[in-house]
Formats: sequence, C-alpha cells, structure tokens
Amino acid sequence: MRIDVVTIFPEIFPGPLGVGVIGRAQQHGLLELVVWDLRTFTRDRHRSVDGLPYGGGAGMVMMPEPFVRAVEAIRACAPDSAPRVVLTSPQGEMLTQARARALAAAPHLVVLCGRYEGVDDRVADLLGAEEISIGDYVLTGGELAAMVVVEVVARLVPGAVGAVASVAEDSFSAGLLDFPQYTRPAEFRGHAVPQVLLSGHHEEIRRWRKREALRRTLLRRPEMIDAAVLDEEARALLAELRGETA
Ligand code: 4GX
Repeated sequence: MRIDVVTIFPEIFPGPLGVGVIGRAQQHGLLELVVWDLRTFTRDRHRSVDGLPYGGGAGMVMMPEPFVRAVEAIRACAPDSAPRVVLTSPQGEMLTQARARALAAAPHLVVLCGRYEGVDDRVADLLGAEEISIGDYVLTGGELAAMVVVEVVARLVPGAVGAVASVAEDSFSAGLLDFPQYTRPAEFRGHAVPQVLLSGHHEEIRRWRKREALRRTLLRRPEMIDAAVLDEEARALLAELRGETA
C-alpha cells in the first residue's frame, strides 16, 4: 500500500509512524509513506498557501491551488493507482475501525492536512476528497489527524501486524471492548490477579474473559452493546450481568 501526505509541516513526519509496527511495515516494503511539502506546489514568490476568507471573519483559509496541484503531481507519479483522497477535518465523517478497513482496501491513499480555519471547499469537490474526522475535539492542524489515519489504516495492511489473530481479536473487530489483561506479578501492592487466570482452566478463562468484555462494554459503552452481534452464550452472560446491577 502507498500513502501520500500533503502538509505545510513535512518535518513532523514520520514521527511516530517511523517506529514500531508501522515503521517495520515500511522497512519490509508493505507500506510506502511519501510526505510532500504543500509549498512545493505554490507559484508565487512568497509560496502562499492561505488567504483571507471571502465573506469576512477571523483567521485564514487554505487556497485550493497548492492542494490540487499536489494531488495532480501524486497522480502523475502513480498513474494507474486512482488514489482515494482524504481530507482530515472536524466536519468529516467519523473515523471508525469499519472506515479504516474500507480505506485499507485501497492500494493508494492521499491524505491532505489542513490548518487555520480550514481548506477552500472547492478542494474536496475538485479532488473527490472524503472528509474524515478523528473525533469531536479541535486540533491545531490536520497533521496529527493524518498520522492517526495512517496508523489505523497501515496496521490493517496484511503482514503489518505480526499475528493475524491479534488484529482479529482487537476490540472493535469483535464489536466489544477488550477484557482486562494482567501480567506478573500475581500480586502487586495488595491487588491480586483474578484467580481464574492462574487456574489453567482454559474453558473457564475463555468464559470469564467474555463476561468481563461484556461487563466493561455495558458499563462504559452501552451503545456498542446495542450494535454488537452477540452469540447465545454472550446473550446469556449479558442477562446475568444485567441481573447483577438490577
Ligand atoms: N479530526 N482539525 C484540521 C483545519 C481544517 C478545518 C476544516 C480542514 C477543514 C480535526 C479533527 C481537527 C482542526 C484539523 C482544524 N482543515 N481534523 N484543522 N478533529 O480538529 O480531523
């Protein structure tokens, strides 16, 4: 998979995308991350990327031409890949694990990073860009959001994460939050690891984990329970848990 990022701050990449699983995916040739300086695609002496908003108001708006020329240059580099273009924005559709899976199915993505009050709206129209938000809070620029998009998509590239099972068993793949995890020591500052996990009874452990995943989801993210596809055992465990709190 290839991902291009267009930004006025190329020096902040790869940052966290250069280490760990995502860094290794690049070393192994599974992911190619290419970062472009938006100012390369300006044509005036000052290399301007922003202007005052038409209609008035505070702050600056990013001009369309540098972004459009950047994507044209990227398309010319990879003429057969028909990249999907993403613009990170608080006005976008929420990034979810399902949306990350859909993006990871594309062979080529281009992520555009906006700053200031935003990007001239014609950029999305002209490039067929999908606006994606990483959450309902306000960042200073799109770069951190772009890094999140790259991170969640890149780890879904086949082979990027060592064990296939660890992607499949992630919370959200199952539609529930993860069960609690523990490691040594078995007792720490008076807090013991749940006995069942030390018992070696695989079937009991499996059921306990399923119950605790359901318990956490019910308490912390009840709307996920409504959306989850639960098997008969999960429905029975859930009925027990609801009984405990009723
Ligand atoms: N999830 N921001 C982008 C500038 C901007 C505004 C509008 C395009 C359109 C954010 C988020 C986020 C702040 C990054 C505003 N660019 N991006 N920036 N939350 O808050 O994605």
